[in-house]
Amino acid sequence: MSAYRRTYADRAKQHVNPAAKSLLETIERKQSNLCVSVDVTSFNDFLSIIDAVGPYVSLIKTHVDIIEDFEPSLILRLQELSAKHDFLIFEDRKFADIGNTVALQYSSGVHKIATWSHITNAHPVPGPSIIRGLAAVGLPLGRGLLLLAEMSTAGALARGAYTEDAVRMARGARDFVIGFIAQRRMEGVGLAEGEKRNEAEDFLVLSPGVGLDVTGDGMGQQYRTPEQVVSESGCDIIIVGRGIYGKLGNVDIGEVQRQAERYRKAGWDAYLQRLN
Ligand code: S5P
Repeated sequence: MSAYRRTYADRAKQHVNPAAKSLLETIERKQSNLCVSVDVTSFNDFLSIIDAVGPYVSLIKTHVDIIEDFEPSLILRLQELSAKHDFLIFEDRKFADIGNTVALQYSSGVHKIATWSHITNAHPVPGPSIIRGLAAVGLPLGRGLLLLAEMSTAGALARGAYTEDAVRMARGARDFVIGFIAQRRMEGVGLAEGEKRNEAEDFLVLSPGVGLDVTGDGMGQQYRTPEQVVSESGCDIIIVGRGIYGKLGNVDIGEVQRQAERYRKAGWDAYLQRLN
């Protein structure tokens, strides 16, 4: 059966990659297909937003390289919050280099992403060697990779044949590639004429560009509602950033929590609507 009509709990049983399995189980347990993207530059704002939205999310997405006052203790605090609130961590690193270089960027440097991030992502532009490079580091640690098959921005080049090739690349590495950053479900994409879909394949689709109140940000971002993303386009997880914490200045934690619950409910209702 198409993943589109299956529950997260049912799909969790099918997955062998630990990050994918755990993410699907967490979504079901918390009744949340919401991933909050915490794109803030201060250590304190980062942790206080995560502590506030933690109860409402299954996944927290980070850009750890934008934190101005980064120090390794931030990762320990993030891991404590992940245990306290029961969510997984996704460092949105968007790797895009040759296998050897991405393996070093993933394992080493200041951030040592592979040691703490359950999920990361990569642009498929270098070809399958980028997956091999990242898998050499991430697979032994039980990590999962998402390929950017599409983007949410106006004029994005990731479309058509590029998207189809990205899906074919993922099919060649299903032990490590657990899904896509995309704008729609990818089940039938990249199949040759007459080629049947492998029933064992179940890629997760995580979709950014989600907003309930605005349609853009004046810098190319394009927003759709959770209903459009999950129910109409068949994506599995909504990624929301500024829709939840607004423009930064003084972070109003009560308001951040209200927005997180609002998006959680909208994402979950859209999923229930899709099942029926
Ligand atoms: O196509 C994409 C892929 C990603 S990962 N479009 C995106 O916006 N993203 C990320 O999602 C982006 O880097 C940012 O961290 C988040 C969207 O943030 P928002 O504030 O616009 O919701």
